[in-house]
Amino acid sequence: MALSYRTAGESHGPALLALVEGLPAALPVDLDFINGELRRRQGGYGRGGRQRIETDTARVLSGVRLGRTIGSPIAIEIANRDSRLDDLERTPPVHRPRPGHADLAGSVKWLTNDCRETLERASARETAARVAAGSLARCFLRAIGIECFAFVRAVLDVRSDIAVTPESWTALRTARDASEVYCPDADASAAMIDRIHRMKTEHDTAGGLVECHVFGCPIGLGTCMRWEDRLDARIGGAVMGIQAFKSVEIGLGRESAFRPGSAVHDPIAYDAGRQGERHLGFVRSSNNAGGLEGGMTNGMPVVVTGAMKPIATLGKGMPSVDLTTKEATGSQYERSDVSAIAAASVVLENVVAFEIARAALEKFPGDTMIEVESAVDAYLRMARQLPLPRRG
Ligand code: EPS
Repeated sequence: MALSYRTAGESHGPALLALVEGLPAALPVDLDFINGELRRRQGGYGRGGRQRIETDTARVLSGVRLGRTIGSPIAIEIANRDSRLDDLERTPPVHRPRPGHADLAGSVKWLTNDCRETLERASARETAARVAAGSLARCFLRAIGIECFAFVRAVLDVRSDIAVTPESWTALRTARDASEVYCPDADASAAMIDRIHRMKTEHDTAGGLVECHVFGCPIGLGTCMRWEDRLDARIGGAVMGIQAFKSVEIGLGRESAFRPGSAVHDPIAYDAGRQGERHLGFVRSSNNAGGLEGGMTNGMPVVVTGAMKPIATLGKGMPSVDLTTKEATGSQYERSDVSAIAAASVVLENVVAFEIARAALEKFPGDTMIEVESAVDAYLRMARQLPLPRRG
């Protein structure tokens, strides 16, 4: 069965839900890791009051027995403490749509003047469920030697030029986790915090760039056979599905359009000394492709960058129209974040991970982890022996 997930839940409903299907049986589920990711998603400099109310925790309702998967659908519940969807006094109607939010389009689409009916589901609070599903998928990825690392690359005009490599990323993860804005570059981190603070004093908001690196993918995850199954297409769709993301790039991304081929494509070499159990010996002196060629992993780290726009709820408001009177007015302000860019890096890390896990299970299917692990071993063994006598 293909790996998939769905989410349900409103920002101020009783709970958020994730339903994950297709994970093999006998996978150890690291609940502490999942809850750690949920905690990280709640944090970061620039978050608003909601995160002081919530303590996002995953409650596994099905599919896991004695800490291991049993092959059935896995339902995860994250309770909302600030649950007040039907409480009319504390949730008055919203009829002054915020530019940049789903308010206007959703209210017209669902034929109502109350933007709340749309904003409750459009809210980025739903990303808690996506992080739960993604971090569950990461328990699977870890079991087959694949790790993900994401961080904040830029906030407004502050950009870190730190390089991430398979050798440096674990140290960078420690530095990232010590940064209030989830940027492993200490100088850039301080400047980012400064910019977000300035936005706060100006009752404005800030977005930025978040970047994810995936290490340990064998060559050949994904496919070029169907356009919708290309791994870059799937990653692109998953990342653009994160609330407030306006662009996604793989590797060099958009910059590839402005350089000649010789300054874009990553030269291929073979180094027998690098050959090991997982490494096939093919080496690349650069990774502008971001680890994906022809919709398939090429053995280099997968590198994905997403651009998040600033939060649409501005303290100082934006020009808008009252949906009831049609008169000009300022957009509605509700408690919100000045910047959720740090949280966005956690969401990116986990949604990218889910797509990698989906592709890995397509290449290495199995009802149980033992079958999946032997499929990985068998494939790598054959790939090391290329050319195979019976294949040519
Ligand atoms: C979020 C919870 C929300 C917002 C934010 C994300 O909580 P509330 O609306 O109750 O303050 O902080 O959502 C938005 C920025 C948005 O535009 O909807 C969360 O848990 O991530």
